Amino acid sequence: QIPLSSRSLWKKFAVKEFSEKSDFERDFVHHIETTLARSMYNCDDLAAYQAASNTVRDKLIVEWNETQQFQTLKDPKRIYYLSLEFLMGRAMDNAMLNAGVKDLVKDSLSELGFNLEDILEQEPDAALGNGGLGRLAACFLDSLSTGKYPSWGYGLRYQYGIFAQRIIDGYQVETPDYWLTFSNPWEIPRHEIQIPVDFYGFVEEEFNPQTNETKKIWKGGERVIAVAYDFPIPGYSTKNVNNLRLWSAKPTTEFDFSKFNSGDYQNSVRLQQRAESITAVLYPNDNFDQGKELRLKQQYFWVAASLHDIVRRFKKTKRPWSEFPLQVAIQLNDTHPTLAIVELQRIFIDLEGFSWDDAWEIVVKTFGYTNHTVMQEALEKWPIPLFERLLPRHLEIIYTINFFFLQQVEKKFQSTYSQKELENLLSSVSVIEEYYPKQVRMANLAIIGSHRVNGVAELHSELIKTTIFKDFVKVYGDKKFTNVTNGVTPRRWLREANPELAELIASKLGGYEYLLNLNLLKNLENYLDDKDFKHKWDIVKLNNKFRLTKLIKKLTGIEINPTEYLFDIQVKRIHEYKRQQLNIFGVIHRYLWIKSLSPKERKSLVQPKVYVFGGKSAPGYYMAKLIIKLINAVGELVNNDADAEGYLKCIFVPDYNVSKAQIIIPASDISEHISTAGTEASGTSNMKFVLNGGLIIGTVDGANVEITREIGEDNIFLFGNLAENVEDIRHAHRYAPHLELPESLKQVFEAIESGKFGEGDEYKPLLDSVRYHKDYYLVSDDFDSYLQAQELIDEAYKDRDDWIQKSIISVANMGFFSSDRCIEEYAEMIWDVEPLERD
Ligand code: OAK
Repeated sequence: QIPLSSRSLWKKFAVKEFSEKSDFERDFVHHIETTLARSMYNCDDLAAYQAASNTVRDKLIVEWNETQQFQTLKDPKRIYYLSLEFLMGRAMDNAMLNAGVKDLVKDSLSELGFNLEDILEQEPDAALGNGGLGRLAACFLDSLSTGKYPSWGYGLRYQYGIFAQRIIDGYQVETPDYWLTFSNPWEIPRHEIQIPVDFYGFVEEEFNPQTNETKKIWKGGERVIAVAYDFPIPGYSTKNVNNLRLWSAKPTTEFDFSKFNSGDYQNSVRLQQRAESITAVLYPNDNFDQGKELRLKQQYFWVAASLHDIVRRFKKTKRPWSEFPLQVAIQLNDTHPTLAIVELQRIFIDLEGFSWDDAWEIVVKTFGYTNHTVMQEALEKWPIPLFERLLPRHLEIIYTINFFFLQQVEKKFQSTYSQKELENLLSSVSVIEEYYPKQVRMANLAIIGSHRVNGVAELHSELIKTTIFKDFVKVYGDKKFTNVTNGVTPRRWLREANPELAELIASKLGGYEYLLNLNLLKNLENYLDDKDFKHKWDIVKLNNKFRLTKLIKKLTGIEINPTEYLFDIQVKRIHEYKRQQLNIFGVIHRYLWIKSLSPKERKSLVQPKVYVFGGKSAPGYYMAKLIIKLINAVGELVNNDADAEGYLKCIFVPDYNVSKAQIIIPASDISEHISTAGTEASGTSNMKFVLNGGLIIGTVDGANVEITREIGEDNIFLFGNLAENVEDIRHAHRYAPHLELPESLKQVFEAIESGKFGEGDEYKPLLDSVRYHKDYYLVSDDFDSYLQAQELIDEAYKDRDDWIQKSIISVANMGFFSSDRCIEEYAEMIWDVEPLERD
């Protein structure tokens, strides 16, 4: 505590945020000369980026401090968003836009001899996520800050984010993404916040003769320290700045002297290095559970540190424990943080001396769980032997949770179910899967330990109730299960990614208010007959296509004249269920068709198209890697074929990431969201593309359904089988003697096998998965319907005026898909929290 007599001095010298160019310029030069120890004679774009970002950061920190102080004083209920992934992308542009200082910084930098756009390119992406789930977490943080919700994100500070993808001879090659090479101005190391986290060891029973009770005590065998790094999260057009706290693993400073004395110094050091490996690298799997010990360690490390922090903050308020769920809402971003449920129960029981029931009541009220996939292979399960070794006390607690839960189920159903039915129900909802080896089912635990479970789009939320979690609906009824359809932040995905469109919209809607209330976009429908507006709309798209072709030229060397082509884009993780194979088979089909035409016919019949692909495959996902190789091989042939020149291009953009998405998405005429119906939980890039004036071709899956409802069926190209029929079709495939392919697909397969795209045999597994291995993803069933939809697109694009009309109507009706709306829904239905306005 600073003595009262000193405080006026503190106030006098309190940091002043820059608000004028001259302030920015002064602070910039200051950072160049002191923070970076450089000078005007020694200042490249990288140094300028660092100085500029430090200057913007300083402004953020002032508001961040004040927000945190204010929240501590008011002590409102807080939301804690636990996510193992935060796919943030770049921070600088976002920070400037949110604080409303971009123009000022741009002008200042120009006066100082730099170009803002070049400087922004210096920033590495914070790529601490795989795809949809991680990017959603990032959008939510933006909306939480913008909506002034007192909230913290908790995650891990991986030293290596998602790998950088290189394409060598058409193949994906992974290279490490060491994003912390230069000091990172957007994080504040909190070296003073050090939380010990234990692993392994054993459980002891301690008898208390006074109470006549025995108590369990976990004696951990290996200790690691969690150090906090804080990332300020600015809101748009508000002084509210929330916090994202990421944990980094460090060894304890306590040295193992027994090893040291026995001369085993090297081993002693090795043990310390082992600690740091916990937060070394993000697991690069999307929608897939690999089940590695280190991953479980990551999960517990993160959850233990975060809960310690949350509980400590609560205890400081001296409120009674019964108020815990009134002050704390914890949201589990998929099952990765499910151990938090067990850890909180452990804290209450073992450390705070609660009764089981009192503790459990608080725990369940505190947690909410969001499910992000129905893919079987993504559902997390941990082998009991591993669990028992790593977290022996937690396993005991899980058994007890399960015991009481199953008892409750038995009681509820024993009078109405037969013995067999009851057994089936119990084994299906049990946290423990009784096969060899026995496993802990994390989703079951997450459901039992949360008061609300939500899916991420209407169709998905219905599906989980009738498939993977149907037996839980029997137990709990369906009130516990709800839906919050995903959304995206319009600040990053419209204003930042597409400044020209954002400005054009602002010019009609009287400013940028719509970025805070996206439903205002609806007013764009007043301009459907405004020729000048529609012309400008068209020009913006063209400019964005130019911007993308520049990027393509830089990354692949391929030159494209955007005025000639319709841009058809599919960018997302490469996965069989997302069906990039369907897309590339379609491209091949088109190529064969073009080849079959005379030059004259081509001219009159063919709509010129560029197909753009981008996305990473998990390093161990053979089939996905083969799809990448095929796309590149098709590009190699098509892009160099004179017959196809001016009609067809096929591009694979390497190393798709958030900052590239910001350039790619605004350039689409059409984007592809073509997962097998029932497999894509929501999708969020579909929303980004439409918000940027692109139309979409898609299956009746995930959020495509709600997008269609909002923008109208006339403005979307839907095709393919419906989710409700998928199981029957699969069943038919399974029992058919052989699968009959449509003629169109046969042609494509023949072309591939003939060696047009390199060694035909190479793609055998891809073709076989369709024709001999039961075509699980229904490529053959949907192919013709897909081709028809593509034809409709070609037809529709000819009437450019109508196309622009569709594009405007679509954008006008995207208000629902703002992540601000999602956060309001979570706040009301799940968290019971209110915004806190800073005075
Ligand atoms: C990743 C790992 C495990 C489980 C799910 C995921 C994941 O990324 N799921 C994706 O989440 C997005 C956000 O909710 C959805 O839009 C995607 O459809 C879904 O695949």
